[in-house]
Amino acid sequence: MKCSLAAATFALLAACSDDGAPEISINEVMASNATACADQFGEFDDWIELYNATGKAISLENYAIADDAGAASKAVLPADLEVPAKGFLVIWLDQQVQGVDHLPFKLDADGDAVTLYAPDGAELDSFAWTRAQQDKSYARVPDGTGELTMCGTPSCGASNGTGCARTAP
Ligand SMILES: [Ca+2]
Ligand SMILES: [Ca+2]
Repeated sequence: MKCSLAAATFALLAACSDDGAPEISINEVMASNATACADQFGEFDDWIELYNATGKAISLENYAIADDAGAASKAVLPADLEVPAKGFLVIWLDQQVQGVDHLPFKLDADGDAVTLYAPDGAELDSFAWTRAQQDKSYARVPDGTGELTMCGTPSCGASNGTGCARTAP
């Protein structure tokens, strides 16, 4: 579900926060990570960053992530994953058993997609690309509401800042 300004104005969409941003969005995606951000094991794996636009922490229990829209195999998220209020959560897509924030699939730099589902199965956010460049992410600027465009200054777990907006796609 996307939140339009008009929809937020008329409060038609319960999944929108007060400022019109989706409550949770795919805020940044990195499908070709060589040196940008390492996980807890020092590995430069694929990752996505979720952003919570609301003032309350959101548990990701029974939310799901898949690497294709409508994919049969969704990774259902556990109760102990949450996105802090107005905060960020990085989820590693490394096909490794390294903790609750590591999912059993990877992203394809040469064309893939990632989709976030609500506990009721509704599609909350989705992003597809054809060719991801090494050590560049796709990032929303501003956080949560901007379009996902190529960013030369990845910021895993932090605000995307204004630097991304100046990087040509
Ligand atoms: Ca890893
Ligand atoms: Ca970021």
